[in-house]
Amino acid sequence: MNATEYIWFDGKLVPWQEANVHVLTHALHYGSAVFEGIRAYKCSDGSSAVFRLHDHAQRLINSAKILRMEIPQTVDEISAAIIETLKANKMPDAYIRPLSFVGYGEMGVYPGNNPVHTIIAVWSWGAYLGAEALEKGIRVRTSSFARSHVNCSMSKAKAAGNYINSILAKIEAKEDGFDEAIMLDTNGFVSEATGENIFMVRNGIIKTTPLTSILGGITRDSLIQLARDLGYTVEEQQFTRDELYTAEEAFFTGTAAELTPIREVDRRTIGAGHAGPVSKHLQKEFFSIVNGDNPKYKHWLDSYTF
Ligand code: PPE
Repeated sequence: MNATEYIWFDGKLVPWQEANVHVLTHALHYGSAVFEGIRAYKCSDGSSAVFRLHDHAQRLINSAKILRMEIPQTVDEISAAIIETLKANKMPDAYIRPLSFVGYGEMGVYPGNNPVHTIIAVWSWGAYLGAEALEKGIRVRTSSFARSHVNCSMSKAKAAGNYINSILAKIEAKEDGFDEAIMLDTNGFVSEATGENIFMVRNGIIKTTPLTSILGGITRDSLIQLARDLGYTVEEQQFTRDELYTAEEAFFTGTAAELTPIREVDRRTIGAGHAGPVSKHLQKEFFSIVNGDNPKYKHWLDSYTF
């Protein structure tokens, strides 16, 4: 990865190489950490902006609440620290990774009074699923690993420990020659991918899975609002893998993945085998929003300059 100059660590900007922790950090042993993925974009007018900054900072706080972790910072303080970190690193666009974790103290599952630390790192991260993915679409398989049951590890929390489930599915998919995995919930319905939410298009209607067993994606929420504003019907409804096999179009959404079309599921071609018209339309509109070209959605952008 491309190192930048500083990482924000509990209120101080420290050099990238010195942002270290003890090997007996609680989170390293038990996954007791919550994080965010946020993007800052360079806008067409030369300024820069963070996409839905406060919503991401709020989700970090919410994830911590679910886990009974006490983050010392408020939503506003996290948001301000993110801007400070972008500016300190002179990053006109970036992927932003805030992480709050249970630190060094007592060992054992019970986090007790161990301190909670927060870091914010920023770096350049291009197309998450490969340079051609945004244009041509990707090939995915259904995972043999189910998404965690709703009463197992709290999918609404973007918690580090939850990602073991994703890692298992991702390794399986990659080693079998696919780009990404679709995970079914414990009732057999499509839930989400290892780091993205999923949408499909059938008879011109856009469907996405309900929030039940998934992370409430901020890109998902943005796409639902955008599609409805553009006149599409969007339904939040459970669907099965065979419904997906015969969809006209399908795509993933996520901060890292943005809007990535799916061209094949379990060796069945989706639609024409490349990004369909609805996916392309929404992708174009999404990029126009994050690049600051659509005044209607300016409230989703927090601008910063150097
Ligand atoms: N589901 C999961 C499981 C998930 O991790 C993400 C984001 C989403 C849905 C989409 O959420 P949102 O980014 O708010 O639209 N995954 C992040 C981490 C990816 C990584 O490999 O790291 C991301 O996209 O930043």
